[in-house]
Amino acid sequence: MRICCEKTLRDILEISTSIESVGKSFDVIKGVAEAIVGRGCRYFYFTGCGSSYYSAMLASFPLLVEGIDVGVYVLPSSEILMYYSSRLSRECCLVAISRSGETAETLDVLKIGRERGVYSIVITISERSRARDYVDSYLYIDVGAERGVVMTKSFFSMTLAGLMLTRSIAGMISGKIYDITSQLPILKEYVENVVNGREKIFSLARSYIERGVKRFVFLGSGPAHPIALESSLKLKESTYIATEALHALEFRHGPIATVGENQVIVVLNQDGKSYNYVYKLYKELLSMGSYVLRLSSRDVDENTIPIARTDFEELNVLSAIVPLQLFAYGYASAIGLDIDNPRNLVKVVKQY
Ligand code: F1P
Repeated sequence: MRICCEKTLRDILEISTSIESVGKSFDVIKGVAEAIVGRGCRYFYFTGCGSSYYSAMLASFPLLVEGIDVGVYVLPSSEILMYYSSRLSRECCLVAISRSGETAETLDVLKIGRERGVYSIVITISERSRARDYVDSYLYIDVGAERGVVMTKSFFSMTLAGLMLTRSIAGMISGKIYDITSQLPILKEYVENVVNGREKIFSLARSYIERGVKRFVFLGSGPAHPIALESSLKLKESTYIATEALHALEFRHGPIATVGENQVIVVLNQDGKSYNYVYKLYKELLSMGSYVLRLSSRDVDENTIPIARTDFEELNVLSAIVPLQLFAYGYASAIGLDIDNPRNLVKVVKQY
């Protein structure tokens, strides 16, 4: 049998051990948070490209929702370069996420940030990269190299590190205690269970292929929106089929016209402020006869893949990316594509 997709699957299988590695970096992460708070940044810019942009989006969530009196902006590195670099100043803290630390747009944002006096951090799994020359803090997360081209273990690890950073910052500024490290064993146990039960997810992917489904819509609210974007991208870049991601309740404002097409609507329905609103939408979509795949830790039914249940909504939605990465892998493998070498994709974009 062809050994297909060995690299990407091995990366996903290492996510549970990477959680421990990130946890061991907590003191370093806390030290970076102290430096940032000591700097007194009034504006935070979170940035990255592709999956790393979505990682930055989720990492910024705690600063957006915990009532911290700072401006928070999340933008792809290319957009900052083309439209917003004049806003960078000594009052700004620039948090870049980059697996390679070599992506052209992200490096150029860091260079401009340095010239304009920002306080900059990069979160990366690469021990050495050119980003090191342009940042005040180089937050290296030692989870081992990522073998595949599409981001899986790196997305999970860098996002988790980013959340530990922003939860620390939010706690230091607000005086509240956010003990995110105490929740890591729950996250690890969940990921291990999902990975051990991956055949069920592969079988689900095959069932959709047998029904001829080649359209997927991913819906998520709050911290689930970046995960909807990332899982949509993962499936798209691994299988080349049509996928899109929306804020959950936005689906009613136009895209609901697609109900009736041969598609699957993936609903991220984590416990939190959006739960009841999204659950109501889920039930409506079922009543309209849609194929719906739900990810949640509550009201688990035959259409639901369980997700982790921790004290932090953002960790719960981060856990959902693991079954969805396995789903993308399973779908790609079942249609004979090599997720280890996706068409037209490069591991590092070196020009723009
Ligand atoms: C960013 C990125 C990846 C994508 C592909 C191309 O890389 O867009 O998200 O999977 O590898 O590059 P990086 O800045 O995180 O290294």
